[in-house]
Amino acid sequence: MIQKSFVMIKPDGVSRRLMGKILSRFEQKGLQVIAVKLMQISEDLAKTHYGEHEGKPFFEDLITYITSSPSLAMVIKGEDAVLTIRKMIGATNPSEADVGTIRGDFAMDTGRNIIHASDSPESAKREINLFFDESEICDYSIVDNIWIYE
Ligand code: IDP
Ligand code: MG
Repeated sequence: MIQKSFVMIKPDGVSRRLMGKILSRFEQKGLQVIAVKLMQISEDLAKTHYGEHEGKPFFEDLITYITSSPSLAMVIKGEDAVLTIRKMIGATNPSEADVGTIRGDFAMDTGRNIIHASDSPESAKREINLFFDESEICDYSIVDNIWIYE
């Protein structure tokens, strides 16, 4: 099923100039980037986005990290995009993330794991609505789709 996922290169990924390399991986895979926004996330937005983690020991540090400097928010579309992108980013703890995944290849620490991606179609819907207005999401067809999907 064609899905949309919310993906965000976190402040460390942006500041370490990894945006291009990370975007390339999604493009090379055959996924379609349909919205991007470089933005410094407010405390309110960060707390809503990560609401499920409120009260956990790392929550305050997570909010400080995510709001510290700009992040690149994106919407990415493709067949089974949610699960495919979760596989591409790797485990939450970069030391447990497989080599070849984004966290496995570019990160060292759970508290600096450079990227976020929605964990279910429901989270994707919620997160896309939180970060993007409908008018900011582009609808376009890519000409090589016939070589990506049967
Ligand atoms: P996910 O990003 O792989 O979905 P979650 O468990 O949803 O992982 O946690 C959200 C984010 O909170 C992580 O990506 C990471 O930035 C941060 N985080 C989670 N657990 C810890 C921890 O034990 N220490 C520090 N930061 C953590
Ligand atoms: Mg999560």
